[in-house]
Amino acid sequence: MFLECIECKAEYSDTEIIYTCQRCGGLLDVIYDYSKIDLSFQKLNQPPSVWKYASLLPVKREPISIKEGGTPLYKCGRLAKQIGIHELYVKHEGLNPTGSFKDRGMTVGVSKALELGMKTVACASTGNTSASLAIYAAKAGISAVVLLPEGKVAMGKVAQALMHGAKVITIRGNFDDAFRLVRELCEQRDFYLLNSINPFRLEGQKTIGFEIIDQLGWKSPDRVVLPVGNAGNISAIYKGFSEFKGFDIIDEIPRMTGIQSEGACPIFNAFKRGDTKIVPEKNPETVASAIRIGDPVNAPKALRAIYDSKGTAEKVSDEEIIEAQKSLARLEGIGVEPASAASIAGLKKLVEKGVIQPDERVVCITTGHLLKDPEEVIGVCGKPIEVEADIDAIRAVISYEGSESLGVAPMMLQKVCKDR
Ligand code: AN7
Repeated sequence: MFLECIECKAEYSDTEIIYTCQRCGGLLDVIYDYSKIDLSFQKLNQPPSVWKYASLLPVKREPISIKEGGTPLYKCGRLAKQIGIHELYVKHEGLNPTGSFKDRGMTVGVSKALELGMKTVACASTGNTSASLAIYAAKAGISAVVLLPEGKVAMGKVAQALMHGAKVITIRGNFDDAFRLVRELCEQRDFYLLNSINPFRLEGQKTIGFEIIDQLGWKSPDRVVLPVGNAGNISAIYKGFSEFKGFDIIDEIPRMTGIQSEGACPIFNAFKRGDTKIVPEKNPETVASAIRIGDPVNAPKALRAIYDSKGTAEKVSDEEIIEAQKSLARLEGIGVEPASAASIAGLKKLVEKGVIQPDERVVCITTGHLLKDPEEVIGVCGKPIEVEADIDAIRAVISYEGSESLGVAPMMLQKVCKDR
């Protein structure tokens, strides 16, 4: 195993503390000797999990694990019908230990940090990365330092980072500022950087791709749709599919379809131009705070993933995100944070535009749990209705037409009331 620059192909040892190519500044990728990989996981009658596929992961020691991965792949008939496609699955990454897909990367990244002898790990984060880094550092018995953009991180995520004992620092700036600063900090101090620029961390995240194939009976879907922020996840999952194709486990790589928010969509814009480079956005803004990122570091990998898989990119508005979040919650019982709902909103838009065909077998990835961002929920659903402890007061409220807060769509509620 070694590290290779995706641009100039320079090679580095996997024991070096290095995040980008020293020669050209390009992103690094982990390269294995594929002739020596043990593929017996295909025959193991074992549920999916990150470490089920350990032969394709870069860790040589006993991993620091809190049982990550193995998230459900739900078949979503009601949502499929609403959107107008035949076969839709949702891979709910919100059911990882900290409630996001980041745990897959961090179990690998923090294990690697220990293997490299590092005593402090660090990241910048829109929230989920910091929560995840905090729990794995705690389990490993090392220190974690996290930089967060002021005021824009969902409360559940900050709570996690604090409770698990990370040093949590809020900066007066956005994620892109925090990321620049944490890179500088890791250069100056002996801190191990675990943002998705770290190629080992992304190896953990490619197991989302492995699990989808495993859960579909070693077959690939036609398309995978997911939200894109710093663009690590789409790159990692594409790599997972490419490796399985290389082993002839699957015939085709699914079309990688990246969804961004209108207020933070440099990858979408680059794709629209047919470009391989992004133009960074200075003031990203969106209700989906997890993907409020203007200068995604993994853009070169992500754009390759989209072009090479004949995928696409789309942007969605905050309103479309919130509508999709509600549909998923109310039609399928799947509770996700706004960024995750972007995948569903994007799918809906692309079906309406005729880019995605109704007969495609589609997997949407929902990246984070609903409870991450309770303030957003109150903002879009309103507070619960408060009444006296009195049966007539309760009955009056139940027959009130606009009762969104009861968790029932108003039209349905009206009908229920009329039927009585
Ligand atoms: C729920 O935590 O960047 O495109 O610092 O939390 O791989 O960046 C979070 C990203 C999607 C985007 N959905 O993934 C962070 C951070 C959720 C997320 C993304 C994030 P990438």
